[in-house]
Amino acid sequence: MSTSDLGQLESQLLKDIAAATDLAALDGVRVGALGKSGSVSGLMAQIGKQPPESRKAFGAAINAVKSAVQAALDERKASLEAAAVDARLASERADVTLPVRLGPLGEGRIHPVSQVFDEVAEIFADMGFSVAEGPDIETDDLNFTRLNIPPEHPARQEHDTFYLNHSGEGARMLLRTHTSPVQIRTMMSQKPPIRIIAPGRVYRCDSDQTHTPMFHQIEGLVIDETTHMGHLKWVLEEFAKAFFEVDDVKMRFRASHFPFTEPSMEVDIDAAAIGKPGRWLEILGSGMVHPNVIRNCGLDPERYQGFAFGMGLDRIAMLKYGIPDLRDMFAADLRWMRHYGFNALDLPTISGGAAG
Ligand code: 2NM
Repeated sequence: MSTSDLGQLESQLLKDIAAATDLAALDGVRVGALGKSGSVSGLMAQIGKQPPESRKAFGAAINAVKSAVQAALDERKASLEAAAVDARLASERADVTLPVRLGPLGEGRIHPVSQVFDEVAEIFADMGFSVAEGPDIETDDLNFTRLNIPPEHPARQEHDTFYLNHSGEGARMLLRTHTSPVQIRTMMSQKPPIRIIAPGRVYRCDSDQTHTPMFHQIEGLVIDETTHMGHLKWVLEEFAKAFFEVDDVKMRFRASHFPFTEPSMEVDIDAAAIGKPGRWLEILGSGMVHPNVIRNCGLDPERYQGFAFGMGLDRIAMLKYGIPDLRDMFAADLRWMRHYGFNALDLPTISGGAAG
């Protein structure tokens, strides 16, 4: 093989190396040239067959080709590898400034009752209240007797109580008709000052357009040594402003009667708070806790006094969010949930306004 043939082989191999567009193609060129039966390796085997006088020059020329090819292979390999890394970086680029993909969180909805509970809890937490809970199944004693509703009191009929089967032995069990037993349990087990709200399901045997046998209540209780009706008015006014997201709310306290409070007041707000001025809306019941209730819980009514209030969560959810029919709240209709439900990440906070 002449020197010019070698030169041709070298330039062909360098061209092939330059033309290789990926690492696999480049390795094909390498094997074809420098592999065991490659074109350059084949020439090496021929060194011994050369006449002695040209053997050295022939060997040197082949080695020069081999070195040039190897150097070109290394260089091309490095540049293809760098290009592969660049391509991967480009294709796997993550824009960390994009908004979070919600996935299932974006599909699901928070029920208006849950949303409104979270809003109310947030508002009262800001005023120093914590959340207390208790069982749905209660004793007659905690649901009625200790609340100053003795066995023959007419309120027991008004409450349309669901009683559980009674064997005659032990305490008579029922589904709680209000969350007040939670307040009773708290007063029986904690020393004042007490500041709690008690949310939860309650049950009354009543069913029509505006009543369901199960509904949700949220009640509140404050007990301390100097608590008075001014505190009650302030707390409820702050609550109404924060909940309805208005700077001012006109409120009306109407004398009422509950066995567990004295005096008792029903509280109305001017419907201007929900954009319908000129009407009063009843939103809750309240009063100063009856001394008998405080005594029934083992506290001294001469030392401790306080106020309590209760409202229907479902009712205030309907008022705030314009939900027309109470029964739809519990129908588990997904189209209704898509319309009236809330986004899971749209959390209510005080700093962002109660609705978040
Ligand atoms: C209401 C209205 C007025 C109330 C009273 C008590 C307790 F346990 F302290 F006596 N808890 N909740 C209360 C008072 C509830 O709901 C309309």
